[in-house]
Amino acid sequence: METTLLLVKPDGVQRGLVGTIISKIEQRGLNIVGMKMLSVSNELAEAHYAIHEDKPFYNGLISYITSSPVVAIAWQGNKAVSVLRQVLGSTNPTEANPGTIRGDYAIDIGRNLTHGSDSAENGKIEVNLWFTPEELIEWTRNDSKWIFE
Ligand code: IDP
Ligand code: MG
Repeated sequence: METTLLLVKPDGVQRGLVGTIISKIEQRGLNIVGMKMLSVSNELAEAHYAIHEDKPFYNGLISYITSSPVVAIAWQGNKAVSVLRQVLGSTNPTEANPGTIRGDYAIDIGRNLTHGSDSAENGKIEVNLWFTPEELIEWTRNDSKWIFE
């Protein structure tokens, strides 16, 4: 069982896509174990994107993620990390497959609507960065035996 972090970035919230994005992942079969809306501080943005500090798009990325509220969701399930990233589609929306969130609703790489953790290890680290232990709830979905064999 993996845990992974989804962010609906400011463009996703401003464009009214929060429900659509959550629906696709929820219907795929992952469990929500934490969910909140927040204005991202510079400190949190810099911690989250520390790995991209040296990239040319770093400053733009920090101002993008702090520009307007985001929705953060912690998801759990078998293969949650790769399943979530598959639903989101490729980082560059012009390369994302139709049927994915980025492939259906985005065009620019700098306005790609969502973030999804890229490994099981980073999933844990990022969920713990964005959520306190009290904000996370372990539970079993009633339909889980119809999703996981
Ligand atoms: P990911 O979000 O699919 O994991 P990363 O390579 O980790 O992609 O990049 C983090 C975020 O940085 C992307 O989601 C996107 O918002 C932004 N980004 C990545 N490459 C570029 C770029 O070339 N120009 C502008 N923004 C970029
Ligand atoms: Mg990434």
